[in-house]
Amino acid sequence: MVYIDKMNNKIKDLISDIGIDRYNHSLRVIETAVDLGKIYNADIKKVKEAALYHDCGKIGNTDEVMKISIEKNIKLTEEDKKSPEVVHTKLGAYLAKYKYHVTDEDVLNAIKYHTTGRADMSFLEKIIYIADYTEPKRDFPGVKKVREESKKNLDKSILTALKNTINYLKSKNEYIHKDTINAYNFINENRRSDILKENTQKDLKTLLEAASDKKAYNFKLIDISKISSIADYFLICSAGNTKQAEAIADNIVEKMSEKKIKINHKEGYRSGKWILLDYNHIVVHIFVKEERDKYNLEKIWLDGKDIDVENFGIENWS
Ligand code: DGI
Ligand code: FE
Ligand code: FE
Repeated sequence: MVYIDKMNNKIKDLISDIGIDRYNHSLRVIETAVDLGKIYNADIKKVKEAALYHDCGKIGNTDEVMKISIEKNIKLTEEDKKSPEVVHTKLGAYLAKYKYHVTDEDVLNAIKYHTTGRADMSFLEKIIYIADYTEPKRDFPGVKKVREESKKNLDKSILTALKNTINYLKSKNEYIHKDTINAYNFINENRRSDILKENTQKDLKTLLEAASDKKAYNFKLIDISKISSIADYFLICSAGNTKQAEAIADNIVEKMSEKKIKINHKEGYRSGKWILLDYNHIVVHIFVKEERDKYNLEKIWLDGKDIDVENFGIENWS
């Protein structure tokens, strides 16, 4: 019972600090954050704690928050001083620690960065950021899209939310906190490389299917991205004879160009017994069998990572 009393006192303190409306907002953030936490397998106890206290620093209006923060000697950066709306996050992290006895650093950081985000946010920070942005009573422009995205791709939803916030702040001629900019740049950069990776996987599938359709066999797919700057992948395959090698090459070029992917260059060696198709990120080698044995190209790339083409739904026979 002592525990419940203590808990009630903390809740009473929180309500008297932030008011019943903001407390109810925090409950909705808990609800949203827990839903997301379940989707992405987060630590639900931490999620609840961070969501409950995320706005505990919002005691009064921005001037009051600023005044109390200065009184409590909370370190405010020049950036914070130029973005008074953000200061409740710093006061919040302080009160969470010293008044509500939150000890977990990750929870304290989720509170501290819930408004701006920052570069390289932790998983918990991301969940609290997006739950605060999308709780059911939020109805600003664009929130629906972010809400839907958040259930499928957390980073993508944060990027959209950050974009919206930056545009909103610009339209009001407000200062954009460096943490907001850093959060945006960091996630944007990561997303860009994720998209490139996804596209490469799609291209590999197109190539493999086109080759397989024309009876290419004995595929060897090697990820060389870590060991060479020539390309990300080498795809080697065999053909029955030169005519077949040519048919495989033609079909690859055709299917790739249907997907609007242009070839960088094509070369034929040893009167068509070895055809090379260079797509920059992927280089394809089509060999007539004897030629493949002779050059044994795969040996050169031994330290690359072998990828099973069956992952792409291709049956590989040798
Ligand atoms: O505390 P909440 O109302 O639940 O929401 P919040 O913590 O996300 O705060 C939103 C406010 O913070 C809103 O008025 C926009 C403002 N804000 C968000 N990012 C920045 C910012 N203000 C400035 N000046 N700079 C920012 O980067
Ligand atoms: Fe807030
Ligand atoms: Fe909030």
